[in-house]
Amino acid sequence: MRNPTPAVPYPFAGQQLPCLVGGEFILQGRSFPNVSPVNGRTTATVTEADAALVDRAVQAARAALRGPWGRLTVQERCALMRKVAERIEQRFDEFVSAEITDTGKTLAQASTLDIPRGAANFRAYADLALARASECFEMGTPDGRGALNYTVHKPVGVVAVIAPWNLPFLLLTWKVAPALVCGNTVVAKPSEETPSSAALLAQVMQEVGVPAGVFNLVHGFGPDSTGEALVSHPDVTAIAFTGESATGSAIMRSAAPTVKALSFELGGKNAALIFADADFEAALAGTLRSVFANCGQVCLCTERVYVERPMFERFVAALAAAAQQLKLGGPCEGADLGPLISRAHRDKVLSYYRLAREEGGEMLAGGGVPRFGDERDAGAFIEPTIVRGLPESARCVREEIFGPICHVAPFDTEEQAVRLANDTRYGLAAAVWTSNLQRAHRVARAMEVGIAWVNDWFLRDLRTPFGGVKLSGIGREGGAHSLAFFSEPMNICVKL
Ligand code: NAD
Ligand code: 6OD
Repeated sequence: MRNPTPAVPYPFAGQQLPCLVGGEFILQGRSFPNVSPVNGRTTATVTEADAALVDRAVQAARAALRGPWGRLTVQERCALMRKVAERIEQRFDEFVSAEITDTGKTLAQASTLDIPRGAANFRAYADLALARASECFEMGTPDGRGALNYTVHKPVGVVAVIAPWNLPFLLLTWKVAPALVCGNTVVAKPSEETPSSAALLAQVMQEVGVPAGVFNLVHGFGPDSTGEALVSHPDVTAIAFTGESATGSAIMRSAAPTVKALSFELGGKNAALIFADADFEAALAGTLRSVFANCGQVCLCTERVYVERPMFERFVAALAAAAQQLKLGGPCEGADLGPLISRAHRDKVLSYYRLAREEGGEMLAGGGVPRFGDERDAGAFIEPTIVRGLPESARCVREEIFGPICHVAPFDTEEQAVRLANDTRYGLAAAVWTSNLQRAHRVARAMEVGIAWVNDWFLRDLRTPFGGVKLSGIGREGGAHSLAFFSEPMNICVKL
């Protein structure tokens, strides 16, 4: 991990961000503003790809499958992806600057998580693709000579990668890297809120010599715009999507007529279970992080905190006090939390703050909008908030809010804790805090989620399966799971 470095100026200041189609940067048609959530100012404009430009991107991606890219060995593709990682690191400060300008997130987080993970994603999948083995089954035949069956892995074709705004570069590269090492071509659409790090990635792809059409970038919105045109395009073979569960449903409908392969990483309403035997300080620091990281805008963030009754009052008082100490501010101000992504998202989160009060909740910290007395008042800042006293049926306990808020409630038995944690339509992540090893495993295993952490949160090994159950997703990515999704296995049977 690199230490935070001072930001260089935003690389696209005052410019229009282009799309990248077939190796050509394209500025055409409609554009939309890129707005800073720190102060509401427009930082750049962005080319919106219409259906015709999306079609050109998909056709360029199809053609590239048959071009030089399709003839590269896996070693050659992986070498190129390592160059992408190196170039991201060479342009590290520009990537950090792009990411913090679009999101307002802290310089510290962008420098230690978002951008390093982008580079790491390319290296990790290059390693994994090179190490991938093929199955081989030796079989007997009536003539006694036998046969060998072995698997070859082919690309699936043109992959649409659709990413959200919360960890823009981390999540886009998390799908682009495995798609490319497996030999596919990609049409990527970042969120309309966060186009800049993807625009830099397009430059990097060109700089390191990725052949034209292999990586295409289209900017724009979702419904009735770029996203919908992409996911309904008949020549797109597979869709790797991260975003809201409701958007996943809409994409499924668009993809259904041409029966595309889907990998979905969707929303969460994640629980933390804190047992009375947990290391108090570790559980407190870990829960503070799991609730408020990235201003609560991580799909893995905890929105429901359940604490065993003997520790409940002490833990909740300490959590509320710590939340009140969190410093809000712009990316380079040494703050703990930046703003939410936009005013529109803040309106949504604030509507849940109001609802929490209406539903009978007591605000232990936050609950409103901070006042700075400067241009940040035109941004999308919101107070970190802790609520107690809501019934489990409350909408604030059941619906994903995706902001810096959690509800805290006590539990009395392990069985009750497990039941409460699993009583949700989502199933992404859980955190279990206890010093009892047997209980740690038993409770973690009982969680109906794709990922459970014991005594930590968001500790990532990129070889492990990542994804969710129920409304939180379809399939798994990570390690061999990503390679499987982005490859078409084919059996060759050789009669000996
Ligand atoms: P979103 O679903 O609104 O948008 C995600 C992307 O989908 C954007 O690029 C958007 O333009 C595009 N899109 C929207 N409608 C579309 C349509 N009909 N067709 C094609 N594309 C469309 O999500 P968001 O608000 O950007 O991100 C926040 C959500 O993402 C939260 O629900 C969060 O939990 C979830 N998320 C999940 C994970 C995970 O790994 N499970 C990771 C990050 C975020
Ligand atoms: O760490 C990852 O690989 C990953 N996909 C994280 C997702 C975070 C959600 O906001």
